[in-house]
Amino acid sequence: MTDAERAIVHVDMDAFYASVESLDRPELKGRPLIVGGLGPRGVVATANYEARVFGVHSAMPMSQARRLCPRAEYIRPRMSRYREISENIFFIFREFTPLVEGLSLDEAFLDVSSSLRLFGGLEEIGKQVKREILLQTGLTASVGIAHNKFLAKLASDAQKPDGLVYVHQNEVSAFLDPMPVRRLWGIGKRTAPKLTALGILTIGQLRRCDISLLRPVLGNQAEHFHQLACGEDDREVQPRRADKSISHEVTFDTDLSDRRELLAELLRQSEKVSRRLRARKLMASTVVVKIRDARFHTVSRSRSMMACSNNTRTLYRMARALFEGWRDKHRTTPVRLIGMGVTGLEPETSGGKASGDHLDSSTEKSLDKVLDRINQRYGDTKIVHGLSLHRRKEGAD
Ligand code: TTP
Ligand code: MG
Repeated sequence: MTDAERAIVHVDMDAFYASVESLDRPELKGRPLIVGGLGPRGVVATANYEARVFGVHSAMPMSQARRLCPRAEYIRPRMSRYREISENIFFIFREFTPLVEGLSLDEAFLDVSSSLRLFGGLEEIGKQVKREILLQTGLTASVGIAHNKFLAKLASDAQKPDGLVYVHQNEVSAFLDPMPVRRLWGIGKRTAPKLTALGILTIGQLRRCDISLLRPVLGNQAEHFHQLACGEDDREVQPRRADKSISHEVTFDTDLSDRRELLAELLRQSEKVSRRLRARKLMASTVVVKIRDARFHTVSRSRSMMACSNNTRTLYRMARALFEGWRDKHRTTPVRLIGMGVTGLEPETSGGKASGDHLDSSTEKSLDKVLDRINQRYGDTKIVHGLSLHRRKEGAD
């Protein structure tokens, strides 16, 4: 596929760590928040927009931030919480396309070239991604849309926070030309002054400049930067690992409200998911449950576990808790689709969080093994955990 045919969406959460903090502590809403190391050598990880007004920004020494904005609330980062929300967001991205390239916890490229018709067009996808993120996490994201990665990334940054910018093909130079050359990836503190010396301050000036004049400063990169200045970039979106998640879901023929039946379905899915994990010698750190109601409103809830696991009951218990959390507020809502999945996959043998032993009792693990062996011999799901018999088979997944 050529550069001009691609449809790329770049999503970047707004003041990510700080927004999560005010989400979890609503009493902080509207106040300047600064998240970062609180020790003597601490630096700012991020500041919310209320604190940025005072000049506080990422990577600034905390002592300087305290001078600029003494009234702010200072918060130590809670990485596992940010990771949890990040997994939720990436789950949403993959609802739109499998081609998701994560750049950090709060940022990703989506190649949606093949999803346009399904979701009603490019701008519509951008809006839906934002809407889903807000609905499911309570956080805002900024979205950039263009036909390549470079432009999409600049576009998501152009109207932060809560922005949506679509750079159409015929708007590229109007969009890029006024920007300072520093916005080109790879032009940093050292190169920018050399360009300034040539009288090149903006991307437009660089674009109009003859390449032979750029060579003494940019060397063999001159052509590359000239192309970027023209808004050309043919790098593909590269999903990092094929299977970062495993999931099953089912759409019921008729909507279901019976709690026991829904739980039975969740258990059946937990069995399938955990069996696939065990077959691939993987464990998961996070469980996700997805529910779509009769009015087509979809939510996904996720939670990270204390330790990784691939044990059926452990994953099911987590899924059940997530489901019950939803059901508490939706007692009579009929369910159209239910699904469960896992993310945060790690090899069974690795260290880190992969020490599910204190969660998964040895009896449960041996039971899993026995069931796996029987099912392997006799094909798919001949023997299952008892409760899932409450609902045997409706729809395939
Ligand atoms: P960014 O997306 O760069 O920043 P942000 O989400 O806080 O704000 P915005 O996108 O609205 O401009 O980074 C995402 C998170 O990564 C950020 O919340 C905190 C962390 N981070 C650091 O820990 N150190 C850094 O220097 C930067 C830039 C980010
Ligand atoms: Mg961000």
